Amino acid sequence: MTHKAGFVNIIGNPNVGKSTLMNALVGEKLSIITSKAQTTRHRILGIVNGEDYQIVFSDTPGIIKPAYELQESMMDFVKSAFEDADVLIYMVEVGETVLKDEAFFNKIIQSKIPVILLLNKIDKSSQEEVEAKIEYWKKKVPNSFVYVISALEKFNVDTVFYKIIELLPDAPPFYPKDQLTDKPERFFVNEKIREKILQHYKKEIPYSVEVETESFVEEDNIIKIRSVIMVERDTQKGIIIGHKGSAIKRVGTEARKDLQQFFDKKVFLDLYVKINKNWRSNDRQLKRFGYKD
Ligand code: GDP
Ligand code: K
Ligand code: MG
Repeated sequence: MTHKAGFVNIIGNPNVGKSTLMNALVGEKLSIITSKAQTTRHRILGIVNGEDYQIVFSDTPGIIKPAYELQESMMDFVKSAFEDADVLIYMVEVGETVLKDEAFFNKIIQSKIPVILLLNKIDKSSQEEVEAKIEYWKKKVPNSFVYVISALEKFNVDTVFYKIIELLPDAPPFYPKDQLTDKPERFFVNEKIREKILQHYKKEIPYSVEVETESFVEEDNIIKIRSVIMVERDTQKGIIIGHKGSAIKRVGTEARKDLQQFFDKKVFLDLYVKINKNWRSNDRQLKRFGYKD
């Protein structure tokens, strides 16, 4: 029996539904999803294992013009996803046009490896609009296999899955066959807390936040977690905490509920806030948080 395996890397503009698709393909909530751009900051692997195949999906940050060091690191994750892909998934949504970043777009249309172009969010559009857009994309990216999907409603996701298997090269598995991701448990704790912050705070606050889990202790019936929410400035600390601690309490309650589902175990979550001045532009801090080698 031959075995197929490869890296299938999902790239595209912010907010088109990349993380929603990766979770749908993997069948686990590995990536956090919000309506805000730059929700995904890392390259996150989601591994799907079959008897005779292994697909290593990569979810990546949306392509932007970097304005500070953290965003430069985010675009480095996207670049790395171009370099090691066996299959590229270029995701667009109905209504958008080609990538503003010409260098990335040229990499896609000149790609020697197979490109699957997914036109997502078709649940929001009329049939006429979708048909016109299929034509548009077939012309813009002639080297691609084009599919229309709804990642949210899981429409056509299985069709895409089978196409991916067809395109995978013959290769032995890259990871142990029971492995689901490359990230440790603490990473998913940090991300879940950040998801709640993205959902509940406005403007620059979510972008100034980094979360670090200082302690993760799994006992028989409970996981005890202590995490710190880091902000860049003193005023942001007060906003995160909120009146009499009400705002941070909501973050903690919602994150804990989701984490209990994720780990399938009771969770105790202790949250506190610290100032880490200008961490987004500090090389040493970016390394500490896993944005740089
Ligand atoms: P990413 O930034 O590309 O990773 O996009 P996300 O997966 O975080 O999704 C961004 C927003 O689009 C979220 O509010 C999702 O719920 C929404 N979304 C994703 N896929 C679909 C879809 O197929 N249909 C609709 N209507 N919304 C979607
Ligand atoms: K998003
Ligand atoms: Mg994302």
